[in-house]
Amino acid sequence: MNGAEAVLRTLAGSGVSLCLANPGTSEMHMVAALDEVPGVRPVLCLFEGVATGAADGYGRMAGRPAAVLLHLGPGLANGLANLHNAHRARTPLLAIVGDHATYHKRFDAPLESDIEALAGTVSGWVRRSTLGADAAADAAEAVAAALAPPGQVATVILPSNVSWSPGAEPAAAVPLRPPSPVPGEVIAEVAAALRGGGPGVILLGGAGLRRPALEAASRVAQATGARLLAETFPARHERGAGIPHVERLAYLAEMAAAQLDGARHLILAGARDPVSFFAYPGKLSSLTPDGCQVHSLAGPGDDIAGALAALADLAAPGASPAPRQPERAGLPDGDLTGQGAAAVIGALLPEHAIVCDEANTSGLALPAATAGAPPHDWLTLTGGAIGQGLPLAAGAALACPERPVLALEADGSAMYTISALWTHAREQLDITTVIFSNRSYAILNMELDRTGAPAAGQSARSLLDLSRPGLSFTALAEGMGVPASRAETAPEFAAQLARALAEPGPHLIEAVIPPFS
Ligand SMILES: Cc1ncc(C[n+]2csc(CCOP(=O)(O)OP(=O)(O)O)c2C)c(N)n1
Ligand SMILES: [Mg+2]
Repeated sequence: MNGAEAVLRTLAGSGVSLCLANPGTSEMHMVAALDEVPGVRPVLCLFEGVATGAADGYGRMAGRPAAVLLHLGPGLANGLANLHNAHRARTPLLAIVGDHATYHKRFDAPLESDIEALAGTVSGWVRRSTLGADAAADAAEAVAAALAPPGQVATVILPSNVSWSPGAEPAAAVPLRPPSPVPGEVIAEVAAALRGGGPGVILLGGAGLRRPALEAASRVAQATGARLLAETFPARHERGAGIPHVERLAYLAEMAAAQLDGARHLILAGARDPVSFFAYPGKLSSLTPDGCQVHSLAGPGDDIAGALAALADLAAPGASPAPRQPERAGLPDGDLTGQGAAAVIGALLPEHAIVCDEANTSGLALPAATAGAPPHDWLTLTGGAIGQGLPLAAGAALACPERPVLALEADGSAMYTISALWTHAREQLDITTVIFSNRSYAILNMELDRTGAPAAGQSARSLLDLSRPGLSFTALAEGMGVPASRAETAPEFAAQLARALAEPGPHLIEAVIPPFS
């Protein structure tokens, strides 16, 4: 058995069953080994940023890593922005980067590059395999590293001669480390602060936004009067009817400051202390209110749900969680706007949907419009690197083929990784993509004013305008095998969304709306 097959058999034995790939010559033995190891499903992506974003979506929903197979430094670099988002999401993800044969590197062939430097910016763990006989053990350790709580990007660099060396054997799966328990003193200290110390806010993040943690946090809120907030860009937020509702901390610093205003105690449960997304002249970077004491109940790698349950038992022994009541908006009429589209989505969102939200400014009304819809998962742009939504949806659908996936996608962001639609079609993934076609980098028009940049003229505005020429997303989708339609009124959008959700397989709806509507 060669190194590549031993690596692949090791991955299959360690619970890795998906390989998202955009391979090259140095990965050919890994590609060939996929025929020998039927337990690992190969999925082709036409751009590395699609493969890495899909691996992120898969890891968030499956709770175990997909492998993503990349071609040397340039292939890794093409995938880096969505690896950054995965890194910020703390997604378990295994990047396998093929490299030149060990003896070939000193010849400085054209694709020679500093893979370690690129990998280091997004990976919590990096290893270069140097011997065919060790590659399988490296792979087993990489899977365990990817799954080290709460999850991270682990990168294995695999030289081609390590892959093709004979005499390798699969390695056994490496035992996993559970999340760290939170000491009783920490829980007692937080309980005391919440009981007697003035208004409290519990800021939830990571696994703190999954149902068991939300129910425990809700009990604490009921008993102590503490307010619950979610981090601004959660990796995976379970919400909807029957689940305690938690509003997200706003993106705009002044709105976030208003949400946190008056808090004397800020309890962090899987979230970091809040900071402004960007700096603005004359504005503060930290959003923690003056005089507010910050308590770290549970870090991302801790047993967040366990800590919240222990806190609830101590501070809220008799309290029950407050589930969100079911509520559906009626279907709106008239020309389509962002608000109207949100109302339609709230009215039609299917039970157990997975929503991949990169709607940006067109999605401002979505959280309120969907809060009382049947239970669903909401996945967001964790690292602010746009071009994530369509790949993320592919990965979520590959992880959960029985669940409907809704990709809510702004037009500018969609174009970065539009070729994800081809993977949606090829794998016949049950994804409904809504493109919010506002023909603009709308948020940057707002930021141009907010940053205090000098009054913008034609040149500046032209860099934020997508109307010349207008993009036809129906043509783009159909060109890649995804059936598509275009909606300009709310009833058209409702009819098209209902049909797309009812039919299996991928669909795309181009929702034409004015910016900030
Ligand atoms: C990788 C990356 N490149 C550039 C940016 C800067 N950026 C932030 S928002 C944005 C435009 C967003 O436009 P669109 O997706 O159409 O959303 P809209 O603002 O219109 O709602 C850009 C270019 C970014 N965040 N990430
Ligand atoms: Mg736009």
